[in-house]
Amino acid sequence: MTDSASSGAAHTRRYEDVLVVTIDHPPVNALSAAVRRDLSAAIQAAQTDTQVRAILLLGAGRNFIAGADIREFGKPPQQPVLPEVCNQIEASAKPVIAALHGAALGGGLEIALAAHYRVALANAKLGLPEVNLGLLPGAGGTQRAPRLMGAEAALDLMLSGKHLSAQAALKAGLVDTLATEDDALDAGLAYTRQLLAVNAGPRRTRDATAALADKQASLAAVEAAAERVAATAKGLYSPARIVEAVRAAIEQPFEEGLRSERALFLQCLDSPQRAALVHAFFAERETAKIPELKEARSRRLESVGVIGGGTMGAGIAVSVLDAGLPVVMVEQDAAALARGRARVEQVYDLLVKKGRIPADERAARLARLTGATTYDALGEADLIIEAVFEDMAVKQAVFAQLDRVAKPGAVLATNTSYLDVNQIAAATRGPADVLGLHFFSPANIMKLLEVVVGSDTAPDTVATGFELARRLRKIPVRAGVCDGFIGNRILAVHRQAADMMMEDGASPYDIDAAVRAFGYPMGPYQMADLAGGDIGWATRKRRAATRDPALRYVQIPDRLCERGWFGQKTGRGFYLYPDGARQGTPDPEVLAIIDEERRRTGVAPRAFTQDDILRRYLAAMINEAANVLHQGIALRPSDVDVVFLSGYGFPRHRGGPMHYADSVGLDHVLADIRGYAKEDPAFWKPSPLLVQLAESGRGFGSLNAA
Ligand code: 3H9
Repeated sequence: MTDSASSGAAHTRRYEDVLVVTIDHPPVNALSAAVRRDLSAAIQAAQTDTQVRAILLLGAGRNFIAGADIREFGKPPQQPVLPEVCNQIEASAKPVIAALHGAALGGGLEIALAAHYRVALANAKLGLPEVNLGLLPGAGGTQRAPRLMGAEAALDLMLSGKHLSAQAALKAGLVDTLATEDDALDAGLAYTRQLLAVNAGPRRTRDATAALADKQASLAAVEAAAERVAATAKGLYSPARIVEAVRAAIEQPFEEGLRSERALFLQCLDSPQRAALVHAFFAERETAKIPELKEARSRRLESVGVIGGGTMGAGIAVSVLDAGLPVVMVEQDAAALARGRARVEQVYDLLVKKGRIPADERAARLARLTGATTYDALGEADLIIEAVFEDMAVKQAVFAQLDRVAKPGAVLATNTSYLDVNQIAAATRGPADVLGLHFFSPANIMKLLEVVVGSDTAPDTVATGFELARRLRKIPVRAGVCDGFIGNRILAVHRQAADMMMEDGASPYDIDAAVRAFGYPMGPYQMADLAGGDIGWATRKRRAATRDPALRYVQIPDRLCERGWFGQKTGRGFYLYPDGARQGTPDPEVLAIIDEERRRTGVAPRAFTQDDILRRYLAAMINEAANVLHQGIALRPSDVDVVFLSGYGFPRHRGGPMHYADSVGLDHVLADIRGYAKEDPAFWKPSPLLVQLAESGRGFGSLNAA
């Protein structure tokens, strides 16, 4: 090592004849304008420095480079742009080596592909995940990756957005060698010295020909990808453009291919889908920024108790076991406990069958599960999650028992999806220890976890809920206490809007089709059939006594439930499921029941276009979300977006209901609601927050920034 120079976001240091350029821009070395400037200057200076024979690129901290700086998208571009920096690296007259560790993603991998040689550490993960942000790799990635790994593998990498391990990247031809060292500097210097020892010069990816030598096979891969995209990526903007960019890599000379890529990239960059997907990326990272975490840390969290071995309880147990924590499951009697354990085993059997986990891993996870039929077994648990029948008296009885057996400081959680967490906490002597942890079904798969904070919940109890989410790799969203918290409360309202449209003339099949056309995987009535109509029916009965008599109540769903038509599990609901079919077919008898209800209530059916349906459905959702925000049930609009994106199937490329509302314009949404209010002022009451924002020309996004 000789001299040392520092220039901010990327600093250089010479180790004899190797210039080490370290990108040092926490937290993830994203390629901000400052990084690009420093990097470009270092490469340029090295060209004329006679003491430098090779250039080694490294990332400081835990990653090589996580990609372009996502926060710069949508702002005026600053020079030098990333494609130019990549071209400059590739053009270097002295060999450039990239040593990859941690994330080498997006623009980070593109820098590495523009380098002449690549060494990866065992912990490196490589990928071109731009598609998840509505983009394509726009710094030469679509042209260079196919030249190294072939068109088919490159398309798979870019269309899936998946990460490759170092081993897989070596096999795919993306890196040249794997390091045995666990330090990027050591690994990079060792590899550079080997290269210099054999006088290895620049080796440019643009000139690599082997992987695309069979032009016909490469074009066939492009056609196959184009078909796949047309069939599966419906409504998405960037996947088809990724395919076109790879076609250009095959059909056009390198420089022209780069120009095609740039044009396609800029189209994606300008698209509303890019804005929505970037919003979703940051929104998911914002949810963990809550006031409680400023003042408190998680309590001890080494063991978990789960009360109830039903679908939810078993799913929660799997989720906790997957995270490496031991679980004690408590059920009423031995038979119920055996059923609960069998549910957990079934999940793991399926995972083994699908090859997702090896058999010994199944055994290891199940070995962490113990069962009991008395609450005393929960005495050592740090966190106990109740997942019993959704009934206040039942839940209160459980919490009274927990109050007796739980050790001091244990966190007591209810998995209720609607009930008042404060009332449940009142059954204990320590409401500070109680919170809601609302998992979504299937609990071991769904990413969302509503962390419900009661009026007496202690900050470290809340912090423990967030810590559990982190360990379970879930996305926690803080919610206040109200009927249904954030998600189910809003859902109840837009589902009511759908029911009213159904009585007024739209069929459930029309409504589902409109909601699917918007981008949801299924409509509200398919969803109801999947969840089981009895659950919503129980909630409606519970609410009957307190229902506002001024509000219209559509009885069609009750008519189906009275017949025992609870959806898929009973073979019929809004749809028919003959012979256990999972895909429902429209049911003429349901349409007849709807007609009958219209006659009974004196409604003359009218026509609804797909646009009418969507506008009402979304306006109801947005308006109630504004109420939820106004009342402080959700901390910020982007939290509501995350709830709907990760818990309710809201199409990610639309960014969530709040982001979508802003993109439509709140004045338009408010005008719609005021129009609907002329028919039904009791239901369509504009939220005060919506009025305030719309009338001051602001959007929900202005509250995120605050
Ligand atoms: C691209 O490269 C386009 C090019 O092809 C073409 C250009 C012309 N920029 O996730 P974490 C922040 S598109 C800015 O919690 P982890 C993040 O917001 C990009 N900021 O950590 C968070 O901030 P905060 C392609 C970024 O350890 C903090 O870093 N690349 C960026 O769980 C920590 O993040 C990608 O799509 C960024 N690129 O996971 C990769 N990345 O603390 C996106 C992160 O204020 N990133 N931040 O909340 C990731 O997948 C994960 O962040 C990563 C680390 C795996 C790297």
